[in-house]
Amino acid sequence: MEEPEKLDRIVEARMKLKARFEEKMALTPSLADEKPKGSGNTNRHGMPALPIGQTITHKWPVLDLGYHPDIPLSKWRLTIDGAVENPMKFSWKDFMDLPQTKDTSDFHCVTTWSKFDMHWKGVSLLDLAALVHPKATATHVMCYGYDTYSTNLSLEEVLKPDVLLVHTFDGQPLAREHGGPCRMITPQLYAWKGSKWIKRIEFLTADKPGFWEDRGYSNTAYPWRNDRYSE
Ligand SMILES: Nc1nc2c(c(=O)[nH]1)N[C@H]1C(S)=C(S)[C@@H](COP(=O)(O)O)O[C@H]1N2
Ligand SMILES: [Mo]
Repeated sequence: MEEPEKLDRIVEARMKLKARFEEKMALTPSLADEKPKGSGNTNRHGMPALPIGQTITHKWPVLDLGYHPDIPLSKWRLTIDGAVENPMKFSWKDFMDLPQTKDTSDFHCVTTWSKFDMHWKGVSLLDLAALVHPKATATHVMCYGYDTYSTNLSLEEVLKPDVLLVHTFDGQPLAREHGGPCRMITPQLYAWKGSKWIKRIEFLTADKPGFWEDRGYSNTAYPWRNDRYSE
Protein backbone atom coordinates (compact mmCIF):
# COMPACT_ATOMS: atom_id res chain seq x y z
CA MET A 1 0.00 0.00 0.00
CA GLU A 2 3.04 2.26 0.09
CA GLU A 3 3.14 2.86 -3.63
CA PRO A 4 1.83 6.32 -4.47
CA GLU A 5 -0.40 5.03 -7.26
CA LYS A 6 -2.26 2.69 -4.92
CA LEU A 7 -2.65 5.48 -2.37
CA ASP A 8 -3.96 7.80 -5.08
CA ARG A 9 -6.55 5.22 -5.97
CA ILE A 10 -7.70 4.85 -2.36
CA VAL A 11 -7.91 8.62 -2.01
CA GLU A 12 -9.96 8.90 -5.19
CA ALA A 13 -12.33 6.08 -4.17
CA ARG A 14 -12.67 7.63 -0.72
CA MET A 15 -13.60 11.02 -2.22
CA LYS A 16 -16.26 9.37 -4.37
CA LEU A 17 -17.73 7.50 -1.40
CA LYS A 18 -17.72 10.67 0.66
CA ALA A 19 -19.59 12.52 -2.09
CA ARG A 20 -22.07 9.65 -2.36
CA PHE A 21 -22.87 9.63 1.37
CA GLU A 22 -22.13 13.20 2.44
CA GLU A 23 -25.71 14.43 2.19
CA LYS A 24 -27.17 11.45 4.06
CA MET A 25 -24.41 11.71 6.65
CA ALA A 26 -25.09 15.40 7.27
CA LEU A 27 -28.71 14.48 8.02
CA THR A 28 -27.86 11.91 10.70
CA PRO A 29 -28.98 12.87 14.24
CA SER A 30 -25.49 13.25 15.68
CA LEU A 31 -24.84 16.02 13.15
CA ALA A 32 -28.27 17.40 12.26
CA ASP A 33 -30.44 17.43 15.38
CA GLU A 34 -31.25 20.99 16.38
CA LYS A 35 -31.79 20.16 20.02
CA PRO A 36 -29.44 17.28 20.82
CA LYS A 37 -30.02 16.04 24.36
CA GLY A 38 -27.12 16.17 26.75
CA SER A 39 -24.91 18.41 28.88
CA GLY A 40 -21.44 19.87 29.09
CA ASN A 41 -19.20 21.55 26.55
CA THR A 42 -19.88 21.26 22.86
CA ASN A 43 -17.86 18.49 21.23
CA ARG A 44 -16.30 18.58 17.77
CA HIS A 45 -19.58 17.44 16.20
CA GLY A 46 -21.49 20.31 17.80
CA MET A 47 -23.13 17.98 20.32
CA PRO A 48 -23.14 18.41 24.11
CA ALA A 49 -20.18 16.27 25.17
CA LEU A 50 -22.18 14.13 27.60
CA PRO A 51 -25.30 12.60 26.03
CA ILE A 52 -28.52 12.51 28.04
CA GLY A 53 -28.67 9.88 30.78
CA GLN A 54 -24.90 9.24 30.72
CA THR A 55 -22.34 9.58 33.54
CA ILE A 56 -18.60 10.09 33.03
CA THR A 57 -16.33 7.21 34.02
CA HIS A 58 -12.55 7.33 34.15
CA LYS A 59 -12.20 3.57 34.26
CA TRP A 60 -12.96 1.49 31.22
CA PRO A 61 -15.53 -1.20 32.08
CA VAL A 62 -15.65 -4.45 30.10
CA LEU A 63 -18.98 -5.40 28.52
CA ASP A 64 -19.56 -8.37 26.27
CA LEU A 65 -21.10 -11.83 26.08
CA GLY A 66 -18.59 -13.15 28.63
CA TYR A 67 -16.35 -15.02 26.21
CA HIS A 68 -13.07 -13.36 25.20
CA PRO A 69 -11.74 -15.12 22.11
CA ASP A 70 -7.96 -15.46 21.90
CA ILE A 71 -6.86 -14.74 18.32
CA PRO A 72 -3.10 -14.92 17.70
CA LEU A 73 -2.02 -12.38 15.08
CA SER A 74 -0.83 -15.23 12.84
CA LYS A 75 -4.41 -16.60 12.71
CA TRP A 76 -6.21 -13.25 12.59
CA ARG A 77 -8.15 -12.55 9.38
CA LEU A 78 -10.59 -9.82 8.45
CA THR A 79 -13.07 -10.53 5.66
CA ILE A 80 -14.99 -7.79 3.89
CA ASP A 81 -17.63 -9.14 1.54
CA GLY A 82 -21.29 -9.00 0.53
CA ALA A 83 -22.49 -6.17 -1.74
CA VAL A 84 -19.02 -4.99 -2.81
CA GLU A 85 -17.23 -5.05 -6.17
CA ASN A 86 -13.97 -6.23 -4.68
CA PRO A 87 -14.31 -8.54 -1.65
CA MET A 88 -11.07 -8.76 0.36
CA LYS A 89 -9.52 -10.84 3.11
CA PHE A 90 -6.74 -9.26 5.17
CA SER A 91 -4.00 -10.89 7.20
CA TRP A 92 -2.60 -8.89 10.12
CA LYS A 93 0.28 -7.70 7.93
CA ASP A 94 -2.08 -6.66 5.10
CA PHE A 95 -4.13 -4.76 7.65
CA MET A 96 -1.19 -2.98 9.27
CA ASP A 97 0.09 -1.99 5.81
CA LEU A 98 -3.10 0.01 5.17
CA PRO A 99 -3.10 3.78 5.79
CA GLN A 100 -3.32 4.28 9.58
CA THR A 101 -5.49 6.90 11.27
CA LYS A 102 -5.02 8.36 14.76
CA ASP A 103 -7.99 9.90 16.49
CA THR A 104 -9.22 10.94 19.92
CA SER A 105 -12.89 10.29 20.57
CA ASP A 106 -15.52 9.58 23.20
CA PHE A 107 -17.14 6.25 24.03
CA HIS A 108 -20.79 6.04 25.12
CA CYS A 109 -22.09 2.76 26.51
CA VAL A 110 -25.84 2.19 26.64
CA THR A 111 -25.48 1.03 30.27
CA THR A 112 -25.05 4.81 30.97
CA TRP A 113 -21.29 5.32 31.23
CA SER A 114 -19.28 7.55 28.92
CA LYS A 115 -15.50 7.74 28.69
CA PHE A 116 -13.98 10.85 27.11
CA ASP A 117 -10.84 11.46 25.07
CA MET A 118 -9.80 7.95 24.20
CA HIS A 119 -6.68 7.85 22.01
CA TRP A 120 -6.97 5.38 19.17
CA LYS A 121 -5.00 4.20 16.19
CA GLY A 122 -6.38 2.03 13.43
CA VAL A 123 -7.82 1.89 9.94
CA SER A 124 -10.83 3.98 8.99
CA LEU A 125 -13.90 2.29 7.59
CA LEU A 126 -13.90 4.92 4.89
CA ASP A 127 -10.48 3.69 3.72
CA LEU A 128 -11.58 0.05 3.87
CA ALA A 129 -14.77 0.81 1.95
CA ALA A 130 -12.71 2.66 -0.66
CA LEU A 131 -10.74 -0.57 -1.21
CA VAL A 132 -13.70 -2.95 -1.52
CA HIS A 133 -15.96 -0.57 -3.49
CA PRO A 134 -19.48 -0.96 -2.08
CA LYS A 135 -22.01 -1.64 -4.86
CA ALA A 136 -24.48 1.15 -5.65
CA THR A 137 -27.17 -0.99 -3.98
CA ALA A 138 -25.30 -1.30 -0.65
CA THR A 139 -27.03 0.50 2.23
CA HIS A 140 -25.90 -1.18 5.48
CA VAL A 141 -23.27 -3.46 6.97
CA MET A 142 -23.36 -6.34 9.42
CA CYS A 143 -20.24 -6.66 11.55
CA TYR A 144 -19.33 -10.03 13.06
CA GLY A 145 -17.03 -10.77 16.01
CA TYR A 146 -14.94 -13.89 16.70
CA ASP A 147 -17.21 -14.46 19.72
CA THR A 148 -20.32 -14.87 17.44
CA TYR A 149 -21.49 -11.30 18.16
CA SER A 150 -23.05 -9.28 15.37
CA THR A 151 -24.26 -5.69 14.98
CA ASN A 152 -25.72 -3.73 12.04
CA LEU A 153 -25.11 -0.14 10.92
CA SER A 154 -26.18 2.12 8.07
CA LEU A 155 -23.47 3.20 5.64
CA GLU A 156 -23.96 6.87 6.50
CA GLU A 157 -22.85 6.01 10.04
CA VAL A 158 -20.11 3.56 9.04
CA LEU A 159 -18.43 6.03 6.71
CA LYS A 160 -18.07 8.85 9.25
CA PRO A 161 -14.37 9.64 9.55
CA ASP A 162 -14.15 8.72 13.26
CA VAL A 163 -15.39 5.15 12.74
CA LEU A 164 -12.25 3.03 12.94
CA LEU A 165 -11.07 -0.54 13.28
CA VAL A 166 -8.61 0.05 16.11
CA HIS A 167 -5.65 -2.05 17.22
CA THR A 168 -3.97 0.51 19.51
CA PHE A 169 -5.31 2.35 22.57
CA ASP A 170 -3.20 4.94 24.44
CA GLY A 171 -0.15 3.81 22.47
CA GLN A 172 -0.51 0.15 23.56
CA PRO A 173 -1.91 -2.86 21.70
CA LEU A 174 -5.66 -3.06 22.39
CA ALA A 175 -6.24 -5.43 25.35
CA ARG A 176 -7.98 -8.70 24.60
CA GLU A 177 -10.79 -7.94 27.07
CA HIS A 178 -11.58 -4.79 25.08
CA GLY A 179 -11.66 -6.59 21.75
CA GLY A 180 -7.99 -6.92 20.87
CA PRO A 181 -6.29 -7.47 18.57
CA CYS A 182 -8.83 -5.39 16.64
CA ARG A 183 -12.27 -3.92 17.23
CA MET A 184 -14.52 -1.31 15.70
CA ILE A 185 -15.41 1.98 17.41
CA THR A 186 -18.47 4.17 16.70
CA PRO A 187 -18.00 7.44 18.66
CA GLN A 188 -21.29 8.95 17.44
CA LEU A 189 -23.41 5.87 18.34
CA TYR A 190 -23.72 3.76 21.48
CA ALA A 191 -20.72 1.50 21.79
CA TRP A 192 -22.53 -1.80 21.18
CA LYS A 193 -22.43 -0.81 17.46
CA GLY A 194 -18.66 -1.40 17.55
CA SER A 195 -17.83 -5.10 17.41
CA LYS A 196 -14.94 -6.30 19.56
CA TRP A 197 -12.71 -9.04 18.03
CA ILE A 198 -14.04 -8.08 14.62
CA LYS A 199 -13.66 -10.74 11.92
CA ARG A 200 -16.06 -9.89 9.13
CA ILE A 201 -17.88 -6.91 7.66
CA GLU A 202 -20.66 -7.86 5.29
CA PHE A 203 -22.15 -5.14 3.09
CA LEU A 204 -25.92 -5.47 2.79
CA THR A 205 -28.53 -4.19 0.33
CA ALA A 206 -31.17 -4.07 3.10
CA ASP A 207 -30.99 -3.57 6.84
CA LYS A 208 -31.30 -6.49 9.25
CA PRO A 209 -30.85 -6.69 13.03
CA GLY A 210 -27.70 -7.90 14.79
CA PHE A 211 -27.40 -9.62 18.16
CA TRP A 212 -28.67 -6.86 20.49
CA GLU A 213 -30.88 -5.24 17.85
CA ASP A 214 -32.74 -8.57 17.76
CA ARG A 215 -33.11 -8.50 21.55
CA GLY A 216 -34.83 -5.17 22.10
CA TYR A 217 -32.01 -2.67 21.68
CA SER A 218 -32.55 0.23 19.31
CA ASN A 219 -31.67 -0.36 15.68
CA THR A 220 -30.19 3.13 15.35
CA ALA A 221 -28.51 3.76 18.77
CA TYR A 222 -28.32 7.58 18.77
CA PRO A 223 -26.90 8.74 22.14
CA TRP A 224 -28.18 12.34 21.86
CA ARG A 225 -31.74 11.08 21.38
CA ASN A 226 -31.62 8.68 24.33
CA ASP A 227 -32.30 6.07 21.65
CA ARG A 228 -31.50 2.93 23.68
CA TYR A 229 -34.31 0.45 23.12
CA SER A 230 -36.66 -0.31 20.27
CA GLU A 231 -40.24 0.74 20.87
N1 LIG B 1 -17.78 -8.97 19.65
C1 LIG B 1 -18.43 -8.25 20.58
N2 LIG B 1 -18.43 -6.93 20.47
C2 LIG B 1 -19.06 -6.16 21.37
C3 LIG B 1 -19.79 -6.76 22.44
C4 LIG B 1 -19.78 -8.18 22.52
O1 LIG B 1 -20.38 -8.79 23.41
N3 LIG B 1 -19.08 -8.88 21.58
N4 LIG B 1 -20.44 -5.94 23.35
C5 LIG B 1 -20.76 -4.58 22.91
C6 LIG B 1 -21.18 -3.73 24.00
S1 LIG B 1 -22.77 -3.98 24.57
C7 LIG B 1 -20.42 -2.68 24.46
S2 LIG B 1 -21.01 -1.55 25.58
C8 LIG B 1 -19.01 -2.52 24.03
C9 LIG B 1 -18.14 -2.57 25.26
O2 LIG B 1 -16.78 -2.47 24.96
P1 LIG B 1 -15.74 -2.60 26.16
O3 LIG B 1 -15.94 -3.94 26.79
O4 LIG B 1 -14.40 -2.45 25.53
O5 LIG B 1 -16.04 -1.49 27.11
O6 LIG B 1 -18.61 -3.52 23.11
C10 LIG B 1 -19.60 -3.91 22.18
N5 LIG B 1 -19.02 -4.82 21.23
MO1 LIG C 1 -23.30 -2.18 25.97
